[in-house]
Amino acid sequence: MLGYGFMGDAHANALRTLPQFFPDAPEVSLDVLVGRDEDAASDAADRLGFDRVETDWRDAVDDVDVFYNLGPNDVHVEPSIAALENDVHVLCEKPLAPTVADAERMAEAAADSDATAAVGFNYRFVPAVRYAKRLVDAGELGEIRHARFRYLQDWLADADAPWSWRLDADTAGSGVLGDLGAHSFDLARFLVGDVDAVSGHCETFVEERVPEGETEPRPVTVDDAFAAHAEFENGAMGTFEATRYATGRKNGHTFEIDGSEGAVRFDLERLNELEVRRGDGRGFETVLVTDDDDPYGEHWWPPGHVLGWEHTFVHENSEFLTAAAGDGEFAPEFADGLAVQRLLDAVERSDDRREWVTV
Ligand code: SOE
Repeated sequence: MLGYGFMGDAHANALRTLPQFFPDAPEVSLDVLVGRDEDAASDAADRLGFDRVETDWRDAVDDVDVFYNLGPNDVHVEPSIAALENDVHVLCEKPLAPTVADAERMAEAAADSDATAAVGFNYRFVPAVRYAKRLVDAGELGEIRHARFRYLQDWLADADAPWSWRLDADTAGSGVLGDLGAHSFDLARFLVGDVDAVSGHCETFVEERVPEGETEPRPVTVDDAFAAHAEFENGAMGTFEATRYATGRKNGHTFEIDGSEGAVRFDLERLNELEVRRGDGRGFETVLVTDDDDPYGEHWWPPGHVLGWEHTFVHENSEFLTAAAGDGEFAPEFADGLAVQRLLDAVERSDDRREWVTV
């Protein structure tokens, strides 16, 4: 496992939780943690219960059955490809890569490998999102006409907030587009379908920031915020917006989908609920998606004993490890990560040209 920051914690927590609540999922042992800084990696390994530490991914990647690539975006590419070439199963964080060309290489390596290649769009594994998917697939919303996605955070609203790798184009590829917009685009593809064309607008509000513990500013070379219109293949209209400057929003990932027969509305900060407008109803009803026959419901507590953000990783890991053990397919896979990367790129191209572009 390659672990960095709180994504490493989220997956390690999920792997510890799995045997109790998903006893049919294959178990994994935490053999090796990779980190460039040996002391930091050793501390993390002790805290999370890994057997050993390596500072170079080459010393670990063909030594394991399953490889979690949770590092910054620029280290998604080569280690994931090397693992897949050795038929090691990979779960790679989103966005899949810094560029479309890199994502294409990764998707090719996945297609050529016998291993499972998963991309970490964990919001597909929220029970209420799965419930929305069931309604869409069953035709309960009718023909989809509108899809509105927003992902709003506030951690850069303060112009003195420190510089980090997420603000550097060489490391991250893009800014809020790849970090938050990628989640929205993935859910849009999951729930509504593929996008044909976009018109995008990107903005960077603060041009330089000082890294923690340093005195010299570094340039911010990525987008701070974006907005886009989208045309779905099925004729639906989409709007997307994401920012790290939404004062008052912490992790406000919302969507609303309107069809000819009904609508759904979701807010990640109330993730146990889905608002549904059905048939000839006059407005939205709030459905608490925690019943035994709701997605993943039978694995957890009795109805109404709600789940949290961390449970998305438990569901994701259960399905990933089951597929890796040869039982079924996993989605979202690298091909989905590439499709999202093309959308991110299309928004940037559209912003550069100030016109609609095909994806
Ligand atoms: C950024 O703040 C972040 O941690 C993203 O990197 C995650 O993908 C998202 O789930 C929550 O916000």
